[in-house]
Amino acid sequence: ENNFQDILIERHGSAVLHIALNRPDVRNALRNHTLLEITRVLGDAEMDDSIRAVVISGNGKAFAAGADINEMAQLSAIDTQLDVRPQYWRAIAGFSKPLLAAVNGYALGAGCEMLMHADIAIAGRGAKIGQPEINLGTIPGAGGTQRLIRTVGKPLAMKMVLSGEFISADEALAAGLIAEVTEDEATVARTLALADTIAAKSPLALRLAKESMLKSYELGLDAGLQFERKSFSLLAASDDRREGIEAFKAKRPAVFTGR
Ligand code: CO8
Repeated sequence: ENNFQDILIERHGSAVLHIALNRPDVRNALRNHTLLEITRVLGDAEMDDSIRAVVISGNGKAFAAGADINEMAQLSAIDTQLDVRPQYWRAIAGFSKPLLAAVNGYALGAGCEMLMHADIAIAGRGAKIGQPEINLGTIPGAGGTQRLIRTVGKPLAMKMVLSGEFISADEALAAGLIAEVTEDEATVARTLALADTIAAKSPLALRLAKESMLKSYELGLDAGLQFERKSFSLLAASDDRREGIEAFKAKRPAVFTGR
């Protein structure tokens, strides 16, 4: 399974795929090839009905310390504009199944942006999260000026992007950037356990729930509510909804098929 240079992939149980960034020497800096590998794995996971949730993690010292500065520094303005990189980010953002991030250590620059591409991030107490691109004389390039402000609001987003200062896991939790703080040793296990919980739900309901929630970034309230209503109505036709209701009445766990 592991024909990758920059990542390790592992099945956790039957339904969760774990992607571990694996360039510890450069604090998991996300070069283009790393994003290509992640995109390939997510593309395969998209088609594989047995995979119901994906967890992405780094290692002890870093989730990811940003884009690969050495790689980026080579690119001219035109190279940068023509770069394939935004397509990788778009593919990651378009992944239809639940994507969870287990964040220990540094989540900086593109690492913070990767965290924000996850649907749910859980961070260890010692995590340091930031957008330090300003220190390099540049700005975030993978949604950091857009997603961060939508997620944490203007005051903190401006502080982080304009000063480059890092925030702690507790601050990130208070700001709504992450969903939980754990002990550092427990981050990956807790995130995998939450992924297990999610993976047992109806895949179709998960997909429509994620899609509807992400639409809230794009649509006004009325259009968003209409989108939600159509998804909600569609689910009334699903085997999984019938199964969920039957299982509830029979006081047994539901077994969802994704139909
Ligand atoms: N890219 C490439 N290499 C990196 C990166 C990175 N983002 N981060 C760390 N490394 C390398 C270091 O150069 C060092 O290499 P070497 O061992 O050869 O000296 C190795 O990883 C270990 O790093 P440190 O010794 O610094 O390890 P520490 O644990 O003491 O510190 C830090 C870790 C705080 C993460 C520190 O390495 C750091 O500040 N890294 C850079 C963080 C950063 O600025 N990230 C934003 C990147 S920019 C981005 O994401 C998008 C815009 C890119 C535009 C670039 C234009 C030039």
